[in-house]
Amino acid sequence: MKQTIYSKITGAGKKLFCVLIDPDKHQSDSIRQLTQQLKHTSLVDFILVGGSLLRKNNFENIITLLKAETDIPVVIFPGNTMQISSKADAILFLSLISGRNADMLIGNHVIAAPIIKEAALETISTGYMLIDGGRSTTVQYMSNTIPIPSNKPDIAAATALAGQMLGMQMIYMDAGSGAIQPISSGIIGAVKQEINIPLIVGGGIKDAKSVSLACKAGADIVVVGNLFEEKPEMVRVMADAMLY
Ligand code: 1GP
Repeated sequence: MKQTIYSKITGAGKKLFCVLIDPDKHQSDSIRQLTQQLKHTSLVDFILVGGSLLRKNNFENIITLLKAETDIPVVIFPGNTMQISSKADAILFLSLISGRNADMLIGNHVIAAPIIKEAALETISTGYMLIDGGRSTTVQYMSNTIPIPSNKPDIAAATALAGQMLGMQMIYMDAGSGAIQPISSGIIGAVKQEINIPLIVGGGIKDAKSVSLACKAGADIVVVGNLFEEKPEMVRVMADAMLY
């Protein structure tokens, strides 16, 4: 399988901005509103789709609609093994390396791998790390793992390095959707210093200043989700902040 999306990430030569869509929080109308906003900026590089717990059966419909409404690549950010679709451009093959839950480290991957292969989806092996963001999040509960404390940059850096040494292609550091505090510059900087694979940062980023701080600290890719569920018009403001 060609690594088209991963090549775009590593060859971009700039920081990248991602919009995360939780299919449970959207319907056709709100997706169209959001894609209208995406047309006002060329600075959204990828759309991530997924959620820790989906109660609606619209995951694939949302991806199909996004593909119809925009040219921006759609990458699955799966919360579980049910979130696989050949309609997407790629899938983050996530291993939750900050936790010690065997299903999240390898068990679910064994279940998903043949399905992903049959769907001919590009897989991007990603070390997924939860960092405490000031409150318990859905991903923390659903994954049955403890996030890395926000005052332990050494643990975060060693974990990311281990992910890289295991052959992972990217590290995604997440404070969890709706976190009170985004990941601090200190932790982002410590992890960035330790690895030379792309670093994704997300969770609790609600203003332009936090986008720019994450970039300056060393994030290669910044993800924002929650904010756009209420305020799709903020897409341009947040994406533009990547430049400052
Ligand atoms: C969550 O990193 C993403 O997994 C985005 O977080 O929804 O808080 O922006 P928000």
